[in-house]
Amino acid sequence: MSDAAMVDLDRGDGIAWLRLNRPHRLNALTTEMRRELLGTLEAVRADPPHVLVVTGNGRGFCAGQDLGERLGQVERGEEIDLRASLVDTYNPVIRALGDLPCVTLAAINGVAAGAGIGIALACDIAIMARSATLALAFGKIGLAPDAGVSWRLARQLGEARALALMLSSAVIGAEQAMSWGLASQLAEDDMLDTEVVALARQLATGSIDAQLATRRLVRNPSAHLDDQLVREAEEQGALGRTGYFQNRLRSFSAKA
Ligand code: T3D
Repeated sequence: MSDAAMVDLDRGDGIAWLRLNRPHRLNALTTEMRRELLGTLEAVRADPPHVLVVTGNGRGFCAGQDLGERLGQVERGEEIDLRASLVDTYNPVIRALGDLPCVTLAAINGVAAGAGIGIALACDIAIMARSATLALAFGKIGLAPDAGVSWRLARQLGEARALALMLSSAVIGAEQAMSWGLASQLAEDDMLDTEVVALARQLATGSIDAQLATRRLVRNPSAHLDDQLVREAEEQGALGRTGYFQNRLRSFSAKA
């Protein structure tokens, strides 16, 4: 398989699909694939669609780090430097996803394990297929959560529940993920793409400026309400000057 085939990007009508493409390994990430993913995210940043859908080809979303790559290193007697792996590629992927100038939508088509969960949760919105799962696989191989998973789960689920799940390497089903707010929509397996397209089209009619301002306010909230009120006022001040807002006011009054 050529390097270029490990991450696909299809564009059209303001919506781009980024597909992780190592289906025979449930889209587990090798170092080369993470570099390719970073390059693809840079290309998206340079020429952003309105909505980026992130999904996996085949029956998995992303099984996290490719364990075969690490085993190969162990068997060759090479030094394993997981810190460097995270600093050099995983962390930049998570940061890049969270900072793209487009709305990001994870279409979790199958299992997301380890850092695959980090990729899914780095997106603005997650839609899960009914049979998809989030496998907190880190502990099973003697690792702690990375790719932002410890931070996101503790923030979303509370420290006690998140810790219990991570310590027991739990597998979270789609319905449970929905009820805990890790995913915002559940789709029957054969309806996932249809529902993703419907949501992406709806999002693409919105104001990208307002959507990105909303992400900034929600993803990086101020510690104190007073500071957040100031930031909301600043964001709203800028949005009030956009053509999108002013055109919407005109259409609203034309209908009245
Ligand atoms: O290393 C660093 O840089 C540090 C960063 C670490 C971040 C991490 O992500 S750590 C966590 C790594 N991921 C895992 O530990 C998950 C390992 N995989 C699994 O536990 C299971 O495969 C799944 C729960 C994901 C799915 O189970 P199942 O039964 O649906 O599928 P399967 O039969 O286990 O897997 C299908 C194939 O994919 C299989 O290959 P085969 O037998 O058909 O040739 C399996 O070996 C392969 N596969 C699945 N996950 C990985 C993988 N190959 C390499 N790496 C994987 N992570």
